[in-house]
Amino acid sequence: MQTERTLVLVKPDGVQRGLVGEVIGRLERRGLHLAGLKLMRISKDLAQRHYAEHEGKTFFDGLVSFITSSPVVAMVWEGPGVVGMVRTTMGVTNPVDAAPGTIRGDLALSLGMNVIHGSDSPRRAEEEVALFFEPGELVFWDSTSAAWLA
Ligand code: DAT
Ligand code: MG
Repeated sequence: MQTERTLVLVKPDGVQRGLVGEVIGRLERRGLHLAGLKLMRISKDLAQRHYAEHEGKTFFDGLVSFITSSPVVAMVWEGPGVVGMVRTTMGVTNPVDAAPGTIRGDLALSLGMNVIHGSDSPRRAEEEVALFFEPGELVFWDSTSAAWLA
């Protein structure tokens, strides 16, 4: 399977609840590789572009205001099939329905405050990584040896 990259955000609720290490640890233990990481405050403009697919929906304004309300941790994770693997590790959107063992199923109860974002398709992942990171902020792993490339 081809190596992919995906954008993951620990949302404001996750950062404020001290769940950054928990989320990173789960993805690391899964065997995925961290290719970029930063703590940042999302601007309104970036939030609107990131969530453009939801523009016009009733919850759009609340979503933008929540994601810009306090810092998030933005990450890029890399690995074969990483986009789908992060989605299944996250659990479904509404934590009430998310399976135990998933991040949302174990750590959240609220539909809005559901701890984590992960890109939902390889195409969207490429776009979202480019929205949040400059190419120079990302590193490349050697997929055969699980070590940093020199
Ligand atoms: P996901 O985050 O699982 O990709 P999504 O892209 O459909 O889900 O929605 C983005 C976020 O918006 C989601 O994490 C929580 C919020 N959201 C989705 N549907 C909602 C709804 N019906 N009411 C309130 N917030 C909602
Ligand atoms: Mg989504």
